[in-house]
Amino acid sequence: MVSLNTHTTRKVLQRATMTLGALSLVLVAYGFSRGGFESMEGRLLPKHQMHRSEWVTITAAKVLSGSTIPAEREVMVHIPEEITRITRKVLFGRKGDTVRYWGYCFPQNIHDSSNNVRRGFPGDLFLSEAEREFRRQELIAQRRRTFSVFENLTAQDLNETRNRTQSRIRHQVEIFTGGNTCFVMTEKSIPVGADTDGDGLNNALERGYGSDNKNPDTDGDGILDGLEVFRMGSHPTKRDSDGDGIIDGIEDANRNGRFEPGETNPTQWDTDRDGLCDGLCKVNKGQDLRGEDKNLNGEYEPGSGEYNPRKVDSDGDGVLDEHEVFLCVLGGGDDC
Ligand SMILES: [Ca+2]
Ligand SMILES: [Ca+2]
Ligand SMILES: [Ca+2]
Ligand SMILES: [Ca+2]
Repeated sequence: MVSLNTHTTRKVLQRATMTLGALSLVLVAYGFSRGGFESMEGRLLPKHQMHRSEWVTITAAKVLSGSTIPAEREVMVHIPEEITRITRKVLFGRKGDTVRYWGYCFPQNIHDSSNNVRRGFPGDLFLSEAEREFRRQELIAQRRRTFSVFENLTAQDLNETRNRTQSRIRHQVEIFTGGNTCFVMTEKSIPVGADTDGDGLNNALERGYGSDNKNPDTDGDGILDGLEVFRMGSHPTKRDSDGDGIIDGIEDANRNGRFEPGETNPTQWDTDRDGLCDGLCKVNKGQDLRGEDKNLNGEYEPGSGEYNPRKVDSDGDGVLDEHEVFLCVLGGGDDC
């Protein structure tokens, strides 16, 4: 992180931002004049919407605090100088698997982009996973059509067609760096933001989930915010996501955000589905506490009145745990 303490630093950054803004406009005009930009745009935007809407600019400050890229608009995103390195996936909130978006980043040195300028793009391209898949399917369909119309097409002809198409839309940018300006076009709105605490959840999403963007483990349960949201599906601000009394980071013992053999599931209060809750839960309208791992430490301690939350018949005597509890209650036991 660069500290912005001095007045001078701020002035310099302001000037840099203004210069970049002006440069973006020049580059965009350049992109239009080359024509390639328009044909790319046409692949995603419906005809009637092309050039109808005004450009949207997402400033570096907005990216820092977290913002949203609106759907089907021509959007400029300024990557803040404070970001030394951020992956495309984190920057755009990991929406690329389901949302088609694409764009390109203007190089800080315009001469570096000569290859792409020749192809009609003033920068390095990036395409979401969904967009790449869409284009792959389009290409397959296109090749099928080509086969049926020109049956005498040679394999070489086909390869040339394919290479031409692919070289135009090749995905190039996976890492974004501060100071870059990028054009983005998306079919659905997506979150965009820096990841200040490096937990994999960008600042726009942190705000959405109500988590702390300066604390990688907001609820202090041992599992990083990003892992809770994207991998485990648990709640980044709840230590005990499923309410079974055992905190998430004890259920997911190795804290890798995955429910694995030997662990209990942080998002399922009854992991072995025997009707008894993993830890301790209120039953009988809150009058009694029942469950399996009664001291909530993630371990099954035989002989201590506990049951194994990973097994329906903890002691293997043929009587299921839930029935043992039922018999215990019938017999008037006070710790069932
Ligand atoms: Ca974060
Ligand atoms: Ca956590
Ligand atoms: Ca739990
Ligand atoms: Ca159970």
